[in-house]
Amino acid sequence: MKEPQSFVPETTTGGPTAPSAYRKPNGEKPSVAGDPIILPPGIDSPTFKKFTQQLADIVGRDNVTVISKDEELYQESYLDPSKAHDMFHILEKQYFVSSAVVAPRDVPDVQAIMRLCNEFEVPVWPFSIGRNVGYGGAGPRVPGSLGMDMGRNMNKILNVDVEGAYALVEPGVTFFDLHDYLVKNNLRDRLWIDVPDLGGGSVLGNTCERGVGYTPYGDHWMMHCGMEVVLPDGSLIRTGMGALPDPNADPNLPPHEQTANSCWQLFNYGFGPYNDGIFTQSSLGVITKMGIWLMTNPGGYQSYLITIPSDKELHQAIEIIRPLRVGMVLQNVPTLRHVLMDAAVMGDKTTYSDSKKPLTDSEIDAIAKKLNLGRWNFYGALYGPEPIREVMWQVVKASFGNIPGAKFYFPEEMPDNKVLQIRNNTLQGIPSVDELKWVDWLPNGGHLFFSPIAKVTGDDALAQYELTRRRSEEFGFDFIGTFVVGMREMHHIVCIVYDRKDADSRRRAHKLISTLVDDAAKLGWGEYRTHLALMDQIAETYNFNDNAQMKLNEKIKNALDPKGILAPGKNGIWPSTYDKKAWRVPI
Ligand code: FAD
Ligand code: EUG
Repeated sequence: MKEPQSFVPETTTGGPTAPSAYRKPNGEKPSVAGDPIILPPGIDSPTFKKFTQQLADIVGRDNVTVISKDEELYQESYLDPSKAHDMFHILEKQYFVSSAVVAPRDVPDVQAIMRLCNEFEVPVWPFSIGRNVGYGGAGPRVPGSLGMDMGRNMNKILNVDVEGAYALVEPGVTFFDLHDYLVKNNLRDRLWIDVPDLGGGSVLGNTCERGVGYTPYGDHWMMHCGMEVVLPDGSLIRTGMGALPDPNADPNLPPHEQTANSCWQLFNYGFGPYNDGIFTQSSLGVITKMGIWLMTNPGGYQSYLITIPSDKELHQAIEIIRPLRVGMVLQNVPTLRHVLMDAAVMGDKTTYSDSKKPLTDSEIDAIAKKLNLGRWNFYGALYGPEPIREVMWQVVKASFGNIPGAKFYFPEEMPDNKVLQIRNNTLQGIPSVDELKWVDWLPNGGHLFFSPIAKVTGDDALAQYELTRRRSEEFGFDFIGTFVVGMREMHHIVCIVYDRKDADSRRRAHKLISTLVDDAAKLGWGEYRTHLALMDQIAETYNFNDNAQMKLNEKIKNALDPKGILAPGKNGIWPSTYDKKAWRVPI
């Protein structure tokens, strides 16, 4: 059984930002020879040295970094993210930290790394870009794991097929990269991508976590098509139609370089059991290629804002949204945002108030008035040629027009409303990082997402809002949240912003989210995704029929990964080589 290594307490509180993930602050190359901050479980120092030496033999010396002392932990910025720990930590900075980071150059490197990790029984945590902020960043669930930076070298857009309207990408391709590719190749008038609020993440990484964006193609997982995956034992598979070879493929090429048949990115399911889902939010494979459908340029676009004056109209607004969304009059993934979220994009808390406490209703109303916004603000868009947009808009306007005090705006009418200007880009698939600003609501802003799924009803929205706001305030935080409306449900994203240099603030944030998970489960609500520190707790709430689903997941995990080397503990699934109780996160 793997036991946790003793944990080295935090020794520094910050420092200069290193220019890249693979340089010490003084510009020196880090060493592969040293001891890490924390060793992999069950591995002693000489074994670790042997292990990293063999890693360097596989990928080359420049593609292995031992995370020694705190040199790698200076990086705390989304724009220059750490590849070795959770930048927005809620435990001490050095808790969710890798012992070393390896960057494979190609698929055979990934396969060789998996075999080496099996041989040494070292846990390995793959990530594509590591900008999974609010959910654990690049940090591994098991401290001391080997981080596998899939995106550093494997970052090619392998194909953009204009007629088929899809792309095939490697892990390191960001939303910015894919968008830039379309612009540079004059394809933006043919094809659009879908982007989350921040464009610096990986298309593949975000999709395999089942992340969300805001065009009609906002459900990224729904829009993926075909994957190539290295299994824990190092074998390579292609899913869906990719399992059927291309008769014209060059047999002299290694499998990962062979072309696939022409339907790999066109039909998701292939033949037989549909495997793709088991590689999402999972520890069953390392994804090396993924297809993603692109939206054809709809031939016209208009975004809009509808302001909803107070909490009193929230119920009615949601009841209006449901039939419009499921009926596809609302064509994209619209959002109903609390005013403090927009306020935080346009300033920090001190811009609006000297209060150290959660803002009161009257203080929040004053902010809304100042910003010319409602308590709730609905950002949507119309897609298609002018006559289609016009008809849709008449329906939207008539429906929301029933809400007393609702106001309607186009971005052209509100040039100073920064959020509406940002949404105008995001809802047509143009990436940005501007929304990062709300993270600075408090000094040294760190954030955690509490992300329960809700039914699209006024009752559910009100009940989740009441609960999450009351609990946030009880733990000393402002409620900052948004309802992200899918086809038949809402991802209610509550952004818990805390001061990451203040241990008390961190502890309160951690307590808050943990309390909310239990509160929500009691009311029949579950989260769609979570931070490393909450994975066990949330997995335990999905416990129908004596944890039957977890038992299945464990069976599959142990069958595919008998030594338990790939991402142990990911989403609460522990291999039999780990005593899961010993790995509970301290709170
Ligand atoms: P990575 O860190 O690369 O990967 C995330 C995880 O996926 C990894 O930890 C790993 O478990 C798994 N994984 C990644 N690559 C592989 C692989 N090759 N093989 C196997 N497993 C792999 N998220 C949204 O979805 N929608 C939003 O609108 C959104 N808005 C945000 C707004 C703000 C202001 C902030 C701060 C965050 C937001 N996020 C949002 C959360 C987050 O930033 C994104 O989801 C981001 O895309 C995740 O980071 P990444 O793409 O770098 O993923
Ligand atoms: C956001 C949306 C998400 C998520 C994390 C953040 C948006 C933040 C819909 O999914 O998981 C405002």
